[in-house]
Amino acid sequence: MASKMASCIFCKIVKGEIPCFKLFESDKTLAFLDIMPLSRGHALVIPKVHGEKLTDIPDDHLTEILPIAKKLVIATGAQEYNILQNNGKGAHQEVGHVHFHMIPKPNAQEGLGIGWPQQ
Ligand code: IU
Repeated sequence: MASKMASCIFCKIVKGEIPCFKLFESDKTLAFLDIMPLSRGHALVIPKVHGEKLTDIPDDHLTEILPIAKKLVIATGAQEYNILQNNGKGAHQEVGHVHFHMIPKPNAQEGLGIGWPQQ
């Protein structure tokens, strides 16, 4: 586990070793803009603790995630959006640190107004 954490790109983002556009941070959770957004506003919400799959993360590190994703949706003003979380290569997981995507639909872009950062 220690070696996986050392090479984990999202652990480096959590530690501030790699920059990100931060949207929210608490002691357990970080939210930031996706570096290759599928639509404007595409954000990731992650537990700070390292775990590859949802089942690797203790419950008390998951409880904030959906409320934060909900706040981000509200901040974008998007009426249509996806919240998704991939587990395993066959399920399209590219980064081996649990993350939840919040993806406003492209036809909801007019909702991304004042206060939402440019990507
Ligand atoms: P996936 O669910 O593991 O397929 O999604 C990984 C996401 O992480 C993907 O949308 C990438 O654009 C995003 N990402 C990022 O935001 N910053 C990074 O440094 C890396 C990937 I590597």
